[in-house]
Amino acid sequence: MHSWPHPTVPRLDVETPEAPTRLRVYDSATGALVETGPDHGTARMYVCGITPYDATHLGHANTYLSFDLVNRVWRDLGLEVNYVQNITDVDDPLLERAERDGVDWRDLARSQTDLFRDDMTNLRVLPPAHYVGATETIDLVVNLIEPLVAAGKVYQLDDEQYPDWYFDVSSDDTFMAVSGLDEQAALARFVEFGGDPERPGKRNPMDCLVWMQARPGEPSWESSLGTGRPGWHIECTAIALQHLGESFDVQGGGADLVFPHHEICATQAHAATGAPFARTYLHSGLVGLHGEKMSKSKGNLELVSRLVGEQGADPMAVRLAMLTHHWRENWEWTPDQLDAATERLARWREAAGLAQTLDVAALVSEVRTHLRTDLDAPAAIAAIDAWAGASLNIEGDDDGAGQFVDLVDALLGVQL
Ligand code: 5CA
Ligand code: ZN
Repeated sequence: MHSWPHPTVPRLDVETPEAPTRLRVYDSATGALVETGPDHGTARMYVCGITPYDATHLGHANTYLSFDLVNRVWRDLGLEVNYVQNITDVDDPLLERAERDGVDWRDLARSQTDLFRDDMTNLRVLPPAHYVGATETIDLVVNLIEPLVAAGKVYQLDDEQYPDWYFDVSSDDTFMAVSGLDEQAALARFVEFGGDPERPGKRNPMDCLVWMQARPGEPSWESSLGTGRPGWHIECTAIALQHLGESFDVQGGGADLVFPHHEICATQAHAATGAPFARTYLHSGLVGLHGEKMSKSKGNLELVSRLVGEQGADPMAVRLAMLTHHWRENWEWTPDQLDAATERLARWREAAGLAQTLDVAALVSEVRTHLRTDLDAPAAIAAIDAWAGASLNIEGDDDGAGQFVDLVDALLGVQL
């Protein structure tokens, strides 16, 4: 699939020897701050994409913004970034919504993916190099499953009507290494995310579906496993391995995906390759509205497109409002956050418009340090506030303004 336009990213020509030389972030699997990305060359990142059955809400946008910070910090460190994102463009919720609304599931997926691209473009989120739909990867998935069948790690259910294929989680000793959940908590989440622990014939309750035989009226593809469609987790495993290879740097998504999705993606990949799937697992905080996690299924949404479209908000203010929350924080959206961000943006623009401003090198160093230390955007914003406030009062060096604009654009993605 095509992704969306690449905004320009200014290169910051400022030496900051005091700033850390690597990005360190909180990794869910080890529960510690760890260095992520190579010291030179290409960093590799996979972030789980949308299921396009409804409009992008601020929760989704916030997740992609978190990983946009990773992308920008790596680039500022001089790395190339191979960024891959999927689209779950065939899945139960999408098919159910299409059926409910009497539209073709492909048209629904296409229209919602288009809206998502517009939101990402407006928010100046750097696009993935590979933006891959599940419907484009059927062969890839089958090719990944076949050797797992031969190795006895994927088995076919003895079910007359629907002999589906399952991955045996006991066949890989890394199962549970990402989430570290105890069995009871894991089972509850497995069920919450559509798992079927009690289906007769399964070897283990948390074995997951990798290939589902065609159900009446549902889309399906012919394959050596029968005519059907892939399960959700194996799609991300297959796409990531195809475009990034083994042991890539970051597997990312919202905190709702730690278990079962990222756990199972990782264990399936390890079972297939014998190598770790990703080196670090990053999970951004969940955004709520009216006391609950924002979700398409509950309908408690605020949309980027509504704020920018109907309400006429500056997309840079929407971006800045989200960045005032630390990437791992769970938070609630309230309209006053947009007002505060709009005011802040105006102050920054005023400071950028001054011919005489303070030297910016110390600020670059501070912002780099904050972002390279667990992507601390709120601390970076506070440092920029202080600098902008001071430059509105003091006369300084002529070059500062342009460098200030480039800094805020390159590292925070906010265009002044
Ligand atoms: N297609 C799958 C991933 S393969 C999926 O989870 N799609 S989604 O549309 O439900 O979510 C897309 C991304 O947004 C995921 O990374 C998910 O973790 C994240 N996300 C969903 N809801 C929220 C929320 N309320 N706050 C923050 N992030 C969220
Ligand atoms: Zn995924």
